[in-house]
Amino acid sequence: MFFNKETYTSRRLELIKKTGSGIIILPGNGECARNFKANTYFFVQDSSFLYYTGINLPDLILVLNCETGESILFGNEASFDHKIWMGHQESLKDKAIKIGIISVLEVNKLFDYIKNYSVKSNIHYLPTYRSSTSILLSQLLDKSINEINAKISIDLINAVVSQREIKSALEIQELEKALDITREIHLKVMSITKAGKKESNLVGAIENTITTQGSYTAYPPIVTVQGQILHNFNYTNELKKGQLLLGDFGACSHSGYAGDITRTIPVSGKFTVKQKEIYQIVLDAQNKAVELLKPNVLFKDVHLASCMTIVDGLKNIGLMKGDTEEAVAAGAHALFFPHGLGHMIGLDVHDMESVGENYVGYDDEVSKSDQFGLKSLRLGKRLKQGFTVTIEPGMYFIPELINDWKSNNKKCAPFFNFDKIESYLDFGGIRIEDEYVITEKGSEILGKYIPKKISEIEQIMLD
Ligand SMILES: [Mn+2]
Repeated sequence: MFFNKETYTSRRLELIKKTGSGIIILPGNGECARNFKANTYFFVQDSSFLYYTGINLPDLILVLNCETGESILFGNEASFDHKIWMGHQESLKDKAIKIGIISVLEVNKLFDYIKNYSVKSNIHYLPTYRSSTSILLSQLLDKSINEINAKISIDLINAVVSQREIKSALEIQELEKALDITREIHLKVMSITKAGKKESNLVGAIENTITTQGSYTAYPPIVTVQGQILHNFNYTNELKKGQLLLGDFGACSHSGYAGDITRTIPVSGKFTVKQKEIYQIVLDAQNKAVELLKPNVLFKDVHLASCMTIVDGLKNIGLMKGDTEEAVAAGAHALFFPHGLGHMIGLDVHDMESVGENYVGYDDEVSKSDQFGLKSLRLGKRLKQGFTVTIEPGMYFIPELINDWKSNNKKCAPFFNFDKIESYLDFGGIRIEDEYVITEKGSEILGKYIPKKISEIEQIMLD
């Protein structure tokens, strides 16, 4: 547990109140086998379970009874054998007391507990993302996996999202702890990047620094000289002078809050003129977005404003033409900026994405567009004080996409100067990402500043 008893108790009581009636089942995660049962992947707890309990151990299930107001933790105490192999551990009962739960029952008692509950239609659970959880719910509720998937509780999803999307001061502190480590690894990469190294050398330095701090990565790092490949988890390239290195990586705080920062730096330590021009447009798009952040603004509008900055910038250097607003309305900017401006961040790097993007980033007022580019925007709804979000515009030259649009996208064709664009086919990609909290009147950057201006990056790399 990471916060005090009162924090977890009041979170659970609020969830009970918001859900209203019935029984809530929140299964934690189990260990996940790599290639045989005893050889497991690094354990990551389900983040909703973690939010309401703070217990980072496998094979536990939290049940909240909305009728009685009771919280029950189902889990088995460590066996004698387990203690021999794993060493002495605090009992589950003692752990539970620290988070305000006095009822701890063995897992097999959960089956009786559910069987004895008469109103089966009023059992709430979240969408699952691991087959082991689906199987547990299927057995528990005596329903097929398909039925389990069809009967997820929208009331519970909405209740959980409404709590977790507003970050408390304590949570902001945790996000900033994650950013302290994340800042350190970005500064490290800036200081050791040079031609002749491999991407894997940098990933090694990142992992080393994070592990030394007793932490772990929030997601697989993207460290690549091929930034135009959006999710490139391949670290085999050698860094060459003249290339850009895109680094999108972050560490978790010890309590599990994620850090997510992206920087793009020149391998040689100095940007070329062409790189500076594109870089500055991306930075302008980020600044534009940050200027607009405040409660009640639609994040979709913030996204579109940053898209306009990108189109204006590209018009200035002759890659695009025509009316900026019309270009963005047609989705033309997505040739260079095919992803969304940002997402919520918290215990998950894409916070709460496991309950479904449409319940987290959208609502009755704003639904997701199916236009290329906008369909990848994870957050569109109105911002509230206490939201924590990433702002991560990017610009990429993806040869396959450019070639495809040149012959197939008649609607957007009038906005492009393809002759000029084709001289950028080997450019790669740039993304700049920081995290912000929405405050009463605007926003504040989370964590200590990580250099991102052209002159600042060049200065660090030359030192
Ligand atoms: Mn991100």
